[in-house]
Amino acid sequence: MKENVLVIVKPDGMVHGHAGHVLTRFEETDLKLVGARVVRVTHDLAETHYQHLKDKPFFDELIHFLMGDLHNHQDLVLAYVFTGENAVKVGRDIAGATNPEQADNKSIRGSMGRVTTKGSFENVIHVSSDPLEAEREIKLWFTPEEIAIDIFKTTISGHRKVWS
Ligand code: IDP
Ligand code: MG
Repeated sequence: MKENVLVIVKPDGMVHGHAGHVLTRFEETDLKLVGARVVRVTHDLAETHYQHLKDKPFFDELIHFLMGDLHNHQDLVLAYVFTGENAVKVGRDIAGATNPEQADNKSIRGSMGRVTTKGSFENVIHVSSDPLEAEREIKLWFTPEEIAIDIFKTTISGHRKVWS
C-alpha cells in the first residue's frame, strides 16, 4: 500500500554528520522524496511530536534530547518525507529497533546509535511508526506548500493552503 513517512535526523545524528548518509539510505529504496526542511525544534514542537509518550519516565529528557540540549544545543534537525509502497516498514527497517543495542548491526540505529551511560537512547533518527502517525507528524512538521505533491487533502484559508 502506498504510504507516507516522516524521517527526522535527530540532534545526535546531526552533530555526528550523519544526515547525508541517512538520506542516501532512503534514496537507495524505491521511495520518493517529496519534502525536506531544516527545522529548529522548539519545546512545543518536541512535546507535540512525542505526545504519545508524555507519561513515560524518560519524557522530559526525550524532549530536551530532541531540542539538542544534550548535543551542544544542536536544535536544528533535518526532517523529510518519503512516499511509496510500504514506506513505513521500509523506513523502520532502515532505522532498526528503538534501542540501538538491540538494533540490527547494519541499520542506522545499530551502526550509529548508542545507549548513554545514563541509559538514554541516542538513536540517530525518527521514523513514523504507522501511516496514521505519519500523517499527524507530517502535518505537524510541514505546511502543504512544503510538500511537493498532494499527499493529503488541503483547503484554502485566506490566500494559503492549509491541511484539511
Ligand atoms: P521509535 O522512535 O522507535 O518509534 P518510540 O517508542 O516511539 O520509538 O519512542 C520514541 C523515542 O523515545 C525513541 O526513539 C527514543 O529516543 C525514546 N525512547 C523510547 N523508549 C525509550 C526507553 O525505554 N528509554 C529511553 N528512551 C526511549
Ligand atoms: Mg515512535
